[in-house]
Amino acid sequence: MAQDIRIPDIGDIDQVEVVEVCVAAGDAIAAGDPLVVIESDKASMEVPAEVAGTVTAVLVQVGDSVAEGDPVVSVEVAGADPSEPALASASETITEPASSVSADLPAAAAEEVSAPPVAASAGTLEVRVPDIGEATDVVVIEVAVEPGQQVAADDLLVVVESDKASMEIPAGHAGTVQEVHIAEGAGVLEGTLLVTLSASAGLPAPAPAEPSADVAEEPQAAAPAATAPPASLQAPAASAGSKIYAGPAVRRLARELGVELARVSGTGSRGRIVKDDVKAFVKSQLAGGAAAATTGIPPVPEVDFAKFGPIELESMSRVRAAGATNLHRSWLNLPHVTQHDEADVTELEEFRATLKDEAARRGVKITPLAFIIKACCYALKEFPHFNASLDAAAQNFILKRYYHVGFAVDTPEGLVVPVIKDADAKGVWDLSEEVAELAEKARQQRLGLGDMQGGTFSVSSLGAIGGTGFTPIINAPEVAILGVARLATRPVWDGERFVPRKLLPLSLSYDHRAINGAEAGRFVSFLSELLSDIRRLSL
Ligand code: CAO
Repeated sequence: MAQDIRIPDIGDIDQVEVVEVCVAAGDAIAAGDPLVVIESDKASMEVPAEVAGTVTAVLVQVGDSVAEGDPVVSVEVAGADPSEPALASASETITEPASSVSADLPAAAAEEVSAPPVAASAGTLEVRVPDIGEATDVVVIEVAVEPGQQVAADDLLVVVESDKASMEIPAGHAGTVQEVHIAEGAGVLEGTLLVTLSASAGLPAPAPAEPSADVAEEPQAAAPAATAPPASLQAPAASAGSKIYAGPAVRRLARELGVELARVSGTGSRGRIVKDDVKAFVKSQLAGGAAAATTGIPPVPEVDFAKFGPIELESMSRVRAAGATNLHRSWLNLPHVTQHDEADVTELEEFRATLKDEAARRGVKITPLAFIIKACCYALKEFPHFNASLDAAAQNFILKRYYHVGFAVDTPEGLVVPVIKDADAKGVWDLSEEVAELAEKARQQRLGLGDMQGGTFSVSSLGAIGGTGFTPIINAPEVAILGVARLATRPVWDGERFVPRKLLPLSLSYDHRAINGAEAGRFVSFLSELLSDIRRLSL
């Protein structure tokens, strides 16, 4: 039998916002499971399932404005007997929330109420648990201050939580914390003394027999603090600093997992921390811990950048994230060394210029890259250790008798490395065509797995972009990669005078386990000579 679960009694508040949807269609739920979290400017509250069953539809989304009685989730009730009369009409299905923000004070606690903070003695203020409605089993889940700490009127002192709602209790008045009377985990009641402050200025009047009268007599300076709301329930500003913006379920999850919420970045509306943020944080910590465990590298500490200025969270594309993992793995596993050199490509560039018309006729763009790939194939044949991988124990070379050259392509989604198969067997025209085709495919995200597999050596060309040299990261399990920066015309001494020459910067990163420095120097010199005298490319 289907049943709609609706927004329950939310006291005097007309409209609240849905800030978290905890279920999706198809989810099996138990009675009491949170379905959505709603929030006003004063309170956040979970709307629980009153029945067990399966969610058939979620009728609201994050950001929706809802009122008491609005349906939020449709549920197919588990084990419902179809012969039973319908459980309840829609409005009758509203359950009382475990805590109602408008509920009256329990009579026994009424005399102890002392919010906003009241003067206990000259210069001293007592901050107590304010009106917590009908909530029972309220515990302190966070103590945000310690003795000696200076606080402003709206600084958070303590967060208390019932099983369904959480409440932040601010100082209410600027001052210095004298004493903290409760610890995290302590059960509290309305009126429980939390913190004693020594007020810095504009102290409210001593403890009132008739609070409203005393407030009225306050000097002007104290009025804002004295009339400020006693507590802000999950104030929605994702403000920097000590305020943590998260609902009870999220706080509970964080406590269960031992996560300090202050270290978690919220991705929910207005920076609210949702359950997925806590889970993502745990995953990142585990990944960091695993890396630290295997490499002994201490993880980079997480910083709450919001403390220093506005921030924005942007998720990484799948391609970029995968690339980041590969680069990191390679950097950590392979001892990298980079050998720099310059090739005099003056004649190559002159020759390339003569091909412009033919290139236009063929509809192909001919850039230095095709010549570089061609030259690399020659060098790889001359120096087989560069066209190899190491076996797992790094005791043997796996020499490859095929020459598949990958080249890095910069795409909006991230870096990808398509591979030109049997590049050694291809001429400069074919290589140019294939570079253009694969680069286009990469930018349109149409590369298949096969297009990116089997590489034996890679080239990363930043020549069109700029730079005089860089340190490319080896595309493991390959053992070397050639970085190419921007060619420039420079004066070169020919023995008698300076002559203008076009010089192409080459940066070869190699795995120092597989290749020693002398070999790398010879490889790059060989490559440089080939590019300087392209007639040798036809030999
Ligand atoms: N010096 C000076 N100019 C160069 C050059 C160099 N080394 N290499 C290329 N150029 C010129 C080209 O000749 C072309 O100019 P013309 O049209 O006047 O001939 C212009 O720069 C643009 O070239 P291109 O980028 O279209 O073509 P390409 O063959 O040089 O490169 C590709 C293709 C796919 C490699 C490139 O577009 C690209 O994505 N590069 C970025 C690679 C990258 O991000 N590497 C870093 C990875 S991290 O290690």
